[in-house]
Amino acid sequence: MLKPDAVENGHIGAILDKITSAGFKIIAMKYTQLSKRDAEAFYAIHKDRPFFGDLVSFMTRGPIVSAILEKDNAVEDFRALIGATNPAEAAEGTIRKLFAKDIGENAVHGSDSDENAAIEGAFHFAGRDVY
Ligand code: 3AN
Repeated sequence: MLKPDAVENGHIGAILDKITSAGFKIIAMKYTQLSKRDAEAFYAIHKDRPFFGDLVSFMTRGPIVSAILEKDNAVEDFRALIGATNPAEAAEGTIRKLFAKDIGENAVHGSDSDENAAIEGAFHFAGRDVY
C-alpha cells in the first residue's frame, strides 16, 4: 500500500517508479480508501498496541494505492527497498527515507512474509483482478 500521506503529498508516481525500477512487476493495483472496519481488520495483529487508534485514523483519512507485486524474493527485497519502519532509521535511498515523515506516517506498507502477502493480497483484490 501507498499510504494516505504518500498520496496527499503527491508521491504516487515517484514511489511507483522506484518500485518498478527495482524490478517489481505490478500484477494488481487500485486507488481506494479504507473504511474504519477495513483498517481495523487489516491491522488486527496490532489491535492491543497503544498506537492502534492512531494507525486506523491515519490509514482511513484519505485514499491509498494498493497493489500486488511480483518478483523473486519479493518480500525481502521490497522491505529492503522501503527501509525501516521508522523513517529516521531507514537507509539512504529507501522509499521511507525519501518520502516518509515518521513512524506513524511512513508512506508505504509491505508484507512481512509470503504467507501474509497472500492474505493481504486477497484482502484487497478478487482473483479476477490479479493479472
Ligand atoms: P511495517 O509496516 O514496517 O511492517 P509494522 O507491521 O510493525 O511495520 O507496523 C505496522 C504499522 O504500524 C507501521 N507501518 C506504522 O505505520 C505503525 N507503527 C508501528 N509501530 C509504531 C509505533 N511505535 N508508533 C506509531 N505507529 C507505529
